[in-house]
Amino acid sequence: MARRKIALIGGGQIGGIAALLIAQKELGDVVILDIPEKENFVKGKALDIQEMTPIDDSDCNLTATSSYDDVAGADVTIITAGVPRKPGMSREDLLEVNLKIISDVAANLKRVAPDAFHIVLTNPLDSMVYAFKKLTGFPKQKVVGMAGVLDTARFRAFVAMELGVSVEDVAAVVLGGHGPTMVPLPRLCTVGGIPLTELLPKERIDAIVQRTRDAGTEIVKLLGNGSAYFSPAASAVLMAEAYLKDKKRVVPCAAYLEGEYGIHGYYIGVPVIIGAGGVEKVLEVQLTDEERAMLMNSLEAVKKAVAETKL
Ligand code: A3D
Repeated sequence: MARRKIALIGGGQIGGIAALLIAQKELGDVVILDIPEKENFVKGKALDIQEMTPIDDSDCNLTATSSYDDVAGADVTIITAGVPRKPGMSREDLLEVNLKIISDVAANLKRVAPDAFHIVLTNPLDSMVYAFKKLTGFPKQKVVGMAGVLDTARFRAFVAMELGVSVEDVAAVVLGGHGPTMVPLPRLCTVGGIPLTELLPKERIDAIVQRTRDAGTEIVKLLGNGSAYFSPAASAVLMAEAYLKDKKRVVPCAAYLEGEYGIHGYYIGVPVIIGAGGVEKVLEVQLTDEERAMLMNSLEAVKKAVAETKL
């Protein structure tokens, strides 16, 4: 079988790490697309990783471009084109500038990659993935937002750090929009099959929930210029791999809801199955009244950002 083709739309911090991870996992050939002013910069990144492949024993061709014609025939796109946060900024502060960029990306991908599985990361995530879907008209199964995989990984990492256990044994779900209103669900978190609520007192769990909500901002403050990129790149690559290998992974993602959780016509974080069909199914979890209220509060924040897109 010919190698699959993965297009990274935006070759900045996340795009570069995603290229590295895709090469190491031999998921397919990589094309990095960026704006003309950055073409040489992304060509340099692609070549650097290409020259690493013999060390890793991985067969993968990496190229970089500013022409969408080179993206034609992509199986997957990972869209990070846009501007990241600086200290003191909310994700919503990026809406105006990133909406223009997403509109440009959508118009081009509609032309060259109508059949790909599109994974959007550009912030503010829930409204940018909404805009991408509206502007392209692509089916909801083929347009998904990456947020929940990362938010869940952060929650799992903090639980593992707190208990001194393997991250492998911590399973968790985080729902809602990608921002301070997200809804980690400690009730459903298990550690080697044991409910987290039996292992930690409520105040420690509450502290982990809060740190998860603030995790992106914590990193923005520490980095001083830009936002997290290793963990977001790994999260997007996990989703790409689930699609390319038809793994049927169960992960939270920003999915387009048409009645699930009582939500109509918005993208928001919910558990889904990702396989060869893209977002094959949204899994509905019975929520407590309190959890449901938090999800609806998060939806209000998403709706506000979506309204600003005027789409
Ligand atoms: P950065 O390193 O600035 O890379 C963005 C790249 O996009 C740059 O190389 C730009 O030149 C490029 N770009 C700008 N406009 C265009 C365009 N029209 N077409 C193609 N490429 C373009 O940022 P980053 O990689 O750190 O972050 C990228 C985005 O992801 C930002 O919007 C972040 O806020 C977002 N992000 C999301 C998460 C989530 O969990 C959802 C996490 C971290 C970052």
